[in-house]
Amino acid sequence: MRVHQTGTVSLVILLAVLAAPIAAQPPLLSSSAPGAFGVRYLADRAVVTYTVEQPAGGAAEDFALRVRLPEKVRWGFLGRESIPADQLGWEDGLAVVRVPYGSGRLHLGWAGEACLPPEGADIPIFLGDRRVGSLRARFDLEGMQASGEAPEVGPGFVTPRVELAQQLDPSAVSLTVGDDAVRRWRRTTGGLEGRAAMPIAASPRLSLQVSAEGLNESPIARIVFPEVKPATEVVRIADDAAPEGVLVEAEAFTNATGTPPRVEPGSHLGTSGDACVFTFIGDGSTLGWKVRVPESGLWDLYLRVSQGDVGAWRVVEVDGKVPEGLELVQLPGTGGWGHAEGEWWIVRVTGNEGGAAPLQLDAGEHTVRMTGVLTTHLNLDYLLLAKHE
Ligand SMILES: [Ca+2]
Repeated sequence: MRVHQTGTVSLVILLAVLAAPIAAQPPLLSSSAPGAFGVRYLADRAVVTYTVEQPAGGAAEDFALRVRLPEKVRWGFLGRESIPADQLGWEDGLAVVRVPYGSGRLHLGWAGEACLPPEGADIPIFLGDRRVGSLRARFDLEGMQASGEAPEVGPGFVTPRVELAQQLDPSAVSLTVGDDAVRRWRRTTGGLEGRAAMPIAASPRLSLQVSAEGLNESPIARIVFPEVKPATEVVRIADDAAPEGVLVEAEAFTNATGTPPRVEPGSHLGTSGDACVFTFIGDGSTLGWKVRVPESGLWDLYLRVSQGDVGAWRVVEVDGKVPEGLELVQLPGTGGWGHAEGEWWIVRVTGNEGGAAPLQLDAGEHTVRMTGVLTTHLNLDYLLLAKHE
């Protein structure tokens, strides 16, 4: 058998992890026919790709590939077909195998069991103990990627979990829910749990990535949203029923981070102070206000909002802390963005029956901060703090 040296074959070395000095060794790959090749080494195998055209007039249907391995070849696959042991040669540290002309992918293993990544898998999604959907997973030699939607889940506040089908380093697992990725996990019995609850939209998009070599099945048994704490709903108050209180114009914010909100006097219809904040976006952007209450006691937060979509969600902080129930406040769609009559609504955020408790505030200055989540816009005219009745 004639073996071409590297000078006559196009060798593409993607990755070589062999420790021995290259100079003292035969080439990583040689072929009895010229063509294009790639060889890549993982912990248990070399993966060879080739494209070799059959010589014009040549009678042979296959040719020989020689691939350097750190130990004797023990198993092989051509495409998804297992190569019988008697067709795997071993000469001078090289696996020798005859393969058909054309394009192919060869796995040559020296350790572990013969295995290929699966062609695909379904990863169930559970809401509590009820299966609501699944992600379709694809595999490659570095791991698994799965994506899809989590129907019936959210909106609300949730700490996602993944149940493991095999041992995994938690840092190998990344789950993106909507726009937020969970990469830091707490180990639980049989799985991993996000370290903090996160706001999620209705039926959020999920994307799961696992970095692990040599997978032969999904290492994730299921994705579980154990309990979704619903967003706290607000109560609309008739315009003429708004209470007296301490009014802070939204446009008088004292602190802003993220996407800058817009304020243009006269931009919208019938606003207090002839201005409002608009394009306050739910991308993690924040707005903060200072508010001074004249006396200690229970106060309720009201907002005047317009929202031309299905609604908007905000996290509300008071004096740097998120009061119980304000982790995710759901503000309603008001039928428009505040350019027409009836599109501005006054809503009560705290002190509603079954909702967030009134705020216990001492006399003096406080800060209120809102963080936009779930990529929704909100227009805000003012905040109002009124004594809880
Ligand atoms: Ca205003």
